[in-house]
Amino acid sequence: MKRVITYGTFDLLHYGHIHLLRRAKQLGDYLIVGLSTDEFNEIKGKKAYFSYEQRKLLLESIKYVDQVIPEESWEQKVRDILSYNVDIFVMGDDWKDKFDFLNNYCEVVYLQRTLEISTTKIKMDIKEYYDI
Ligand code: C2G
Repeated sequence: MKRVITYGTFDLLHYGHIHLLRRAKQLGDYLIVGLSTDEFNEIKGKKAYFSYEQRKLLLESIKYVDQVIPEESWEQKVRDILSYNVDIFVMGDDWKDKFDFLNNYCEVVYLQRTLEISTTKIKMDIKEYYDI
């Protein structure tokens, strides 16, 4: 039973997120998502459109996702990896090298981001399309 974990805000859920979650799940048998809380997003300098509860509902509806836990700090990853017996830590490669220190606790895998889509692009395109 290989357990995989990944983290993120997953705001305005889109196919880039789904590709990431599908590939992360394919690396093991059980996928945990550390979902950034609204408070942690403030620390990250992000303001999500959907609240934590709304983003959690969306993620829990995805067949690749087995469990959603709150991500409240940068420091919790080691504790999560140990307490959830995680074998593989996965992030999109925009984070390449940033989490290599976790190699002491589990396998670290960076997956290629899905190009041409992002929450920021969605917001910009909608603004332009509706001329708002
Ligand atoms: N992602 C992707 N392709 C995209 C957009 C996002 O593969 N077009 C991936 C990101 O690389 C990340 C995950 O989807 O692995 C979630 O993306 P974000 O919500 O933007 O994550 P971020 O805000 O970078 O939070 O502690 C880690 C942070 O919480 C990561």
